[in-house]
Amino acid sequence: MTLVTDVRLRRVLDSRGNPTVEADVLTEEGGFGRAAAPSGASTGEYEAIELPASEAIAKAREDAVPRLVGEVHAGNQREVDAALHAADGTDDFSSIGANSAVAISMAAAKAGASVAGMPLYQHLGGTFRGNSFPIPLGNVVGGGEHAADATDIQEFLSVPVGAPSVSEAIFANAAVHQEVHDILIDRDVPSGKGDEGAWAPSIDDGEAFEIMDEATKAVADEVGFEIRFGLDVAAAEMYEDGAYQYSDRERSTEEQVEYIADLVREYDLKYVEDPLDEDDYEGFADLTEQVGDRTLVCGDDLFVTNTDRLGDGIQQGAANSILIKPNQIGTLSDAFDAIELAVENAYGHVVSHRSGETEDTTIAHLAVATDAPFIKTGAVGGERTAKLNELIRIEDNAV
Ligand code: 2PG
Ligand code: MG
Repeated sequence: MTLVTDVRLRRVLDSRGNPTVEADVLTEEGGFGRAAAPSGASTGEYEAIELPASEAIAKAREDAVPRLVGEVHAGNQREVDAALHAADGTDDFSSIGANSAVAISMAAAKAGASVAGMPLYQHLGGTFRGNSFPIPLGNVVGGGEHAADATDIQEFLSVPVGAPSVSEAIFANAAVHQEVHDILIDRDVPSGKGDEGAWAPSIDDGEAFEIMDEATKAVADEVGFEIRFGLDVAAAEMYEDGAYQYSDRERSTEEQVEYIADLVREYDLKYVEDPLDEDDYEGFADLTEQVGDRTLVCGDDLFVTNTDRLGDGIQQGAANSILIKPNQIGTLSDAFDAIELAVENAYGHVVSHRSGETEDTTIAHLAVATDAPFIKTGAVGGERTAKLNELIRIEDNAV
């Protein structure tokens, strides 16, 4: 019933203005799904390989499309994703490109959902549970690889832990984003925005902590529920010559663990992503031992949505949660495997956007489908609000 009848691939713009891969999957019974690959800037060394969009499209047309059209059913995600792996033949999608693979994989899921006449999250096996929804982590100020001349830490994230609904959580993050801007104006600090729409002022990390503390408390008072904050340190980007290179000083691994643990305690941080280098399982384990009972220590570049790397982390007690980015691993089935392994081992999972995004809303559905405790998809900006507004529609039962 959902036999694939056509796969069309094209280059479209991502939010940075770079070309990315968009896929249309058509099936018997008039099924149709469209999805586009996102793209990272602070990419992990162990991610599946993104090829230049034109090359990924040419290779996928040659090797993957013939294995899909007339061969697999879009409603059978495992079958689609196995065909993508078979067409590629490597373990990192370096032949057809993880960008082609993930766009086709997600478009097939949407085509399957369209034939079944259900929202994507339901087709992916989920239900919206009302009182247990993914809490949005809203990037409101930052720098790192996402903006020049701003903070060393890549992302300062608003975490509306007490929000009674998805929509109130989302509006709270937008309010924190505005509050941060007001505080910056009061302090006479001009600011543009980084790749994900977060403010990217030329301030040091210490000042960003003060501003986040003030902004989240002010908005929490207004809305009447608890708002904490968290970080994506993206520490692999600052790890060089055996130490963490901050603008004002360097920190050894021990100093980095202590610094982050102190920050968690001082600011009651709810979330800390990639606090250490992507090869440092031991450092992650140390930090998790110290503060893992009070905060989420999350592996992004550390785990790259990869079950082998997550398995190593679980064994060593490194982190207590995993970031899930389908394009890091190349297919939805692989992302599901990583989520399953995480859940089985009581690791939380955080479904995430990339810094380069499109209007695609698949990750909103993935987060709901897998009952993710968190979703990280920005706070403002069209490619970010596409996902946030989709969550609002899902909550309103309007997709
Ligand atoms: C991250 C992401 C998304 P990028 O590091 O978590 O915020 O950034 O897509 O640049 O890797
Ligand atoms: Mg990250």
